Amino acid sequence: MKYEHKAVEPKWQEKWEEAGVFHAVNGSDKPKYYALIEFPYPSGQGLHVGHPRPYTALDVVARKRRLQGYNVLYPIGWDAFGLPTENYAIKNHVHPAEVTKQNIARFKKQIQSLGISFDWSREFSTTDPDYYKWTQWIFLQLFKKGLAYKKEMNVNWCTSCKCVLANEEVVNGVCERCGSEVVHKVKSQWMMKITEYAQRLIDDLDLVDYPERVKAQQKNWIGRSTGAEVDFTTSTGDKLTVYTTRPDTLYGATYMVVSPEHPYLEKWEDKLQNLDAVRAYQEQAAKKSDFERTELAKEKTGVKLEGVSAVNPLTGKEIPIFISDYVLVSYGTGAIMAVPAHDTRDWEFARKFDLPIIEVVQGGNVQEEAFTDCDTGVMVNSGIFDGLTVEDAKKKITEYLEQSGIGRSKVNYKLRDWVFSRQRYWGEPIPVVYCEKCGWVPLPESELPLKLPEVESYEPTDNGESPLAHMTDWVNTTCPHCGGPAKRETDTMPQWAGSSWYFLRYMDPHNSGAFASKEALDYWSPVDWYNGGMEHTTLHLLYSRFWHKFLFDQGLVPTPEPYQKRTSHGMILGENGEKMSKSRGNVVNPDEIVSEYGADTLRLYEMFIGDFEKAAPWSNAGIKGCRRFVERYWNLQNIISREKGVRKELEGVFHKTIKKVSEDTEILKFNTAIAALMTLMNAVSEKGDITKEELRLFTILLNPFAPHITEEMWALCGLGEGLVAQQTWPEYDEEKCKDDTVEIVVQVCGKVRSRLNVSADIQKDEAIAAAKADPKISAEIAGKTVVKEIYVPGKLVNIVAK
Ligand code: ANZ
Ligand code: ZN
Repeated sequence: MKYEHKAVEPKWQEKWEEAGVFHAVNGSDKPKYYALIEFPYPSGQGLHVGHPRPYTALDVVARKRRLQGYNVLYPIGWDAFGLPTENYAIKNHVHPAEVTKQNIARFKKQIQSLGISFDWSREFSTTDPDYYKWTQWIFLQLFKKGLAYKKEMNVNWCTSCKCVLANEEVVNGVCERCGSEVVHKVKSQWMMKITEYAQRLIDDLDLVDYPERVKAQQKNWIGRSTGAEVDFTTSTGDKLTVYTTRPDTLYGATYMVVSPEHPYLEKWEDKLQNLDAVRAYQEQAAKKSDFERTELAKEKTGVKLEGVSAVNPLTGKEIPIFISDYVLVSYGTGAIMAVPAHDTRDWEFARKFDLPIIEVVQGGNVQEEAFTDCDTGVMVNSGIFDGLTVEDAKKKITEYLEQSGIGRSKVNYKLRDWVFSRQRYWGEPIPVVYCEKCGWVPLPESELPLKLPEVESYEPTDNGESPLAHMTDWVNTTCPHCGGPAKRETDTMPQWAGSSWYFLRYMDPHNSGAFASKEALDYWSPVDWYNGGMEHTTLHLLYSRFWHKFLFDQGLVPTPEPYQKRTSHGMILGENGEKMSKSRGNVVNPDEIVSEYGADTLRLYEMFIGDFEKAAPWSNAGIKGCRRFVERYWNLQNIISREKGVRKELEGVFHKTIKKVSEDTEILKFNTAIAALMTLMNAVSEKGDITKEELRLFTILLNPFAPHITEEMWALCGLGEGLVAQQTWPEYDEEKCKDDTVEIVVQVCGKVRSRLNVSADIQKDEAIAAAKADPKISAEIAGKTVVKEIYVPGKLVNIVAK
C-alpha cells in the first residue's frame, strides 16, 4: 500500500485538535514543562524553510515530554507590529491591521500543515487590543517607577525608514532592517532605564543554562569595565573629569581630549581663542555615526583648544586639551586623559599632532608603536610608583587619588538606555498625555487599552513626527490629573515591546483582569526551554530579561529570570551554501515540500540536516533520502510476524535506540537520534520481519519526529489504545545497552582530523552523522559543501567537502 501523505497528514492534525491532546492544562497535578520558540513575525513572504527547524526541534522535545508524563505548554502567537507591514500598507493602500490579518492567516495555515503540537487555544497577536492593553499597562508600571522617561537626545535616525533606531538596531553604521544610512538627530524620546539593571543582567547569567557564546555576547554588549575617574584642573579653574581603565598610566597622560559635544565647550566659549575652528569641527562630527567615529583604522582628526589647558595631577605638568571625534560623549565622562605610549588611538593621534609619548610601563618600544599588551609589565617614569607591577600600580594610584580627593574607583558599562519611541503608526500607542501644567501624566489603568485610531495615511512625516500627530481629534484630550487641556503622546512603542513579555501571556492568555493570574505564573514559570536566533541575543533576549526583572522586583512574577534554558539554531542555507533569498533564486518553499513529500519528511529532514546549532545547506537529495526512510517504515506493516514481545536478538538494538533517542534529543543532537532510528530500521530489515511489540516501540520512538505516519500506523496495525500522542515514552535498561565499541578514523578530504569511539555495529548514516557532529569535523567542513561521504565499516569515515 502506497503511503498517501496528502490524505493522512491533515486527518491526524484534525484528530489531535478534536481530542485536544496538545492543550496545556493550568493547574494540573502533572509536572509542568514549558517549551518556547520565538513567535514569528507574520511577514508578507509567508513561511520560510528556516522556520520549521526550531519549531520541529522543540516539537520533538514537547511531544516527548508529553509521553514522559508532563503537562506541556508549547504555545505560538504572532509578533505582528512593525515596519514591514506598515511599509506594505503604505505602498498598497490597505490598513496595516488588514495586512496583518491576511499574513497571520497564511502563516497559520502553513504552520498547521507541519503538524507542530502547538496549543492553538492560547494563540494571540501582539496587535490584539486585549494583548497590548497589558503591554501598555507594563509601560505604566515602568513609568511610575521612573524607568520609562522622556529625554532630549541625540538619536540614530534611519533616513529611509524615517524612524529612530536603538543602538542595537544599527549594524555597521546602517539600519539593521533596510540597510540605509543612519544619521544623528536630536529628538525628545521615550527611554527605558535598562542601565539600572546592567549588573544584575550580568550576574544572573549564573542562574541560567544558556550557551556560553550567548552569555559572552550579552556580557560583551553590557560591557562592564572597572577603572577610575580622575579630576584634572584646567586653566579656567574647572574640574575636567575623565574615566580611565588604566589609572596606572596617569604619569604618561601627555594631553587630554574632550568629545565635540562636551558641555565645557559652551562654558569656555569666551576663553577659546580659536572658537571658529572648534565650532566647525563640532559641526562635522555631528554628521558622523558613532561607528564611523570610533573605527580604529580611520585617520585621526581633532582641534587643539587655544586658550585653555589642564594640569596632570601627578606630574604637575601643563598639558594641552583637544577636541576629537574619537571620544564619544555618551561613554564615561565624555573626556579622556590620553596616554599615547599605551593606547593605540592616542598613539596615532599623538603622532599626527606631534605630542610627547612617555613610556610608563616597560617592555615595548613606544616610539615605534603603542605598547598596549602590558598587563604583566613594570612601572617606569612614574615617580614613587616606579618598580610596581601594573596590577599594583592600578590599586596604589587609585588609592592615592582617593586620598587626595582627586579621583575615585569607578565601574562603567557600555550599555546605554533603550530608546523606546518610534515615530510610526503600526505600534502600541504610549499611554501618556502631556499637560502644560502637570507635565507627562499616565492614563488611568481603566482607560487601557488606548487603541490605535483609524488614520487616513500611514506615511511618516519628514520632520520625524508619527502619522498619529495629524489626528487632532485623537491627540487633543484632557489631563487625567487636572482636567485641563492636554495632548496625547503620538510616538508608538518599538516592535521589541510586545515580545518583551509575550511568554507570560501564554500562561493565561484570556485573562481580562491581569496580564496573567498569580496561579498561572506560579505554575508555569519559568520557561523551561527557549530556542531562538542568535541575532536576538543583544536585543529581544536582553530586553525581555530586563522587563522580567522589573516585574520580579514589583512582585508580579515569581522568578528573577524568565528562561531557564536557551538554545540557538543555525540558519538553513540554499543548496549553493548561500543565504536563501529571492535575488539569489535559491529559496525553497516549505509548502511545496509538504505537498510533494509530506510534513513528516520535511520534519525528519530538517532535524537530520546537520548540527542544529550550525548553518546547513538545503539538499534535495537529503529530502529524498528522508522520504525513503518514511516509506521503509511504512512498509514494516507488510512484515508483521506472529511472534510476541521484543525478540532476544533485537533487545540490544532496541534498548540502545531508546537510550540514544532519549538522550540525544535533550542535547540538540536530533541528527544522531534519527541516525539511531535508521540503524534500528536496518536491524529490523535484516531480520526480515517485526513483531507488533517491536513495531509499537519503534512507532513511539519515531513519533516526535514523524507524528502523522506513526499515528496512521498505530491505528492501522492496532498497536494500542488511543493515539500515539497519548502513550508512554519507553524506558531502557542500561545493562542491555552495553556494546562492543570500535575506534574509527574520521578524515576530511582524506586527511585524518579526528577519531571516534562508536558501537561496532554502527551503520553508515549513523557513523557519518556522528562524524559530522564531532566539533573538529564540523569546524573543518563549516561553510563548505559536502560532495561525498565514504564509510568503511568499523574503520573509517571520509568526508569530501569543497
Ligand atoms: C587612559 C588609558 C591608557 C586608557 C591606556 C586606555 C589605555 P573600555 O575599556 O572600553 O571601557 N575612554 C574613556 N572614555 C571614552 C570615551 N567617551 N570615548 C572614547 N574613549 C574613551 O575603555 C576605557 C578606555 O577608553 C579609557 O581608559 C579611556 O582611555 C578610553 F593605556 O584612559 B583609557
Ligand atoms: Zn494637568
